[in-house]
Amino acid sequence: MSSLQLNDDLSALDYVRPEYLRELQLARLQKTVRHAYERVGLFRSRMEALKLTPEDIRSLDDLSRLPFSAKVDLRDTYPFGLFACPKSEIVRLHASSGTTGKPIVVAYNEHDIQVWAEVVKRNLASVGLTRNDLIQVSYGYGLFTGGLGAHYGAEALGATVIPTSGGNTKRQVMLMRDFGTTGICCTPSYFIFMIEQALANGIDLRDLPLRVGVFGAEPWTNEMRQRIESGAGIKAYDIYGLSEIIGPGVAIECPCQNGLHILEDHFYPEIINPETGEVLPDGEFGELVLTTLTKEAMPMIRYRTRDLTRIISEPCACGRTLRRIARISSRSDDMFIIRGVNVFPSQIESALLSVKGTLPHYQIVLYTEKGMDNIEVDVEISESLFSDQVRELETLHQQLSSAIESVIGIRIKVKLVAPNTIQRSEGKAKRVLDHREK
Ligand code: DLL
Repeated sequence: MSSLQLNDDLSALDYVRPEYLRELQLARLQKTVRHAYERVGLFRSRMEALKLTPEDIRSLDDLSRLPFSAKVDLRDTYPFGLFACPKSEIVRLHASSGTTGKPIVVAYNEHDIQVWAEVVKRNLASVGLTRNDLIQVSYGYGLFTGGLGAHYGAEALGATVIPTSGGNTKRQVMLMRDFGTTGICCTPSYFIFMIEQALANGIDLRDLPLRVGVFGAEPWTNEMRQRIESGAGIKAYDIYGLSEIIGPGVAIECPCQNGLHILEDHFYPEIINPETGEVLPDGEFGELVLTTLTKEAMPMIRYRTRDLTRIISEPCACGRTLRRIARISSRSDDMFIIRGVNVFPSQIESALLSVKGTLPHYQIVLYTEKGMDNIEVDVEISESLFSDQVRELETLHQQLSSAIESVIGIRIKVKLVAPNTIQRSEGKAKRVLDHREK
């Protein structure tokens, strides 16, 4: 147990001894595999094809013998094919639209809803929120897991919940000021929009009691964090999760802001080489694969998230013993190849925001030129710079092109655009416009 003082809101499991945790994980894994094998046709047939039974899982290492699952499995069995309990036991459905075709549907029974509230509660406690906080939930409420997930967690913490959902930003800011909101949960891109809307209405968020932001559901960089923290006078923390596994609540940063602690007693992480499926040791970069250890209505075994990161197993200064994942820099399907070079949107974001004078509003446009994929980055710059001398603009343009080149290795087209030209987001931002000829 850590020497840190545990207050009522922190779970002892955040500080559990690794040997005990591994034992707990194995017992839970065995139970989950048996449950999925007995109740879900797809898991059973895949295990049978490999001549495996639940009894073959004798250690955590045996997990790597089990087959992967992926988003396509949820699509192929749409809507209810992966449910592992009778419909009468299911108390909630959520869905995620994804990029193409039909949504994927996820289910919770009463126990799962309790687990979800508990993990999000632990997440919020991890960033210093307590029952004395007023937490505004500005993730969308609805089929998206963000709103209700944060809501139940904040309520379990005993905080005062302000369920504003996304949208109606001017009103959000008014309520934030009038109620004295101290914690906010929303996407980082939406919060950037709130800062801007507040200023347009004469409100500086730095003057309000707001002190903590819990931002996730989309990739964002440390440069974006700096813009948020200085623009609003708060601490901005990264929260990670996905519908297929539970929603928000899978992992969160702690006050050290150096990796996200995975709630390993509920979600077992592996990192694999996305091309070969080989399991990689802690510290190596690859695709995150998650196995639920306590979900009943829809257990997921070795779910390929497509999110790219690495596991950090070194001890964290906060005292939590749960391993961390590095910030999710990108999804494997977000990558594009320009002139033979692999480019991730997050690389462009950090380069753009490292240059003074840019606003945190940008868009990446992909297009086809002479039969080749090409890229243009549009970035807003401040009003004062925009109306400045041509020479100043040229200097900024130069700086931006060089900043991007130093990160991705090639020179690409950068366009400086006036403030308010790029569409604002109230949920997950759409950073990439793909106009390529297919
Ligand atoms: O976005 C759940 C969530 C809600 C997480 C609120 C955090 C806060 P989905 O809509 O199913 O679920 O999208 C999941 O979003 O696989 C990642 O690619 C991405 N994502 C989620 N959190 C982060 C993050 C919710 N902190 C997909 N950093 C995931 C980077 C994230 N990407």
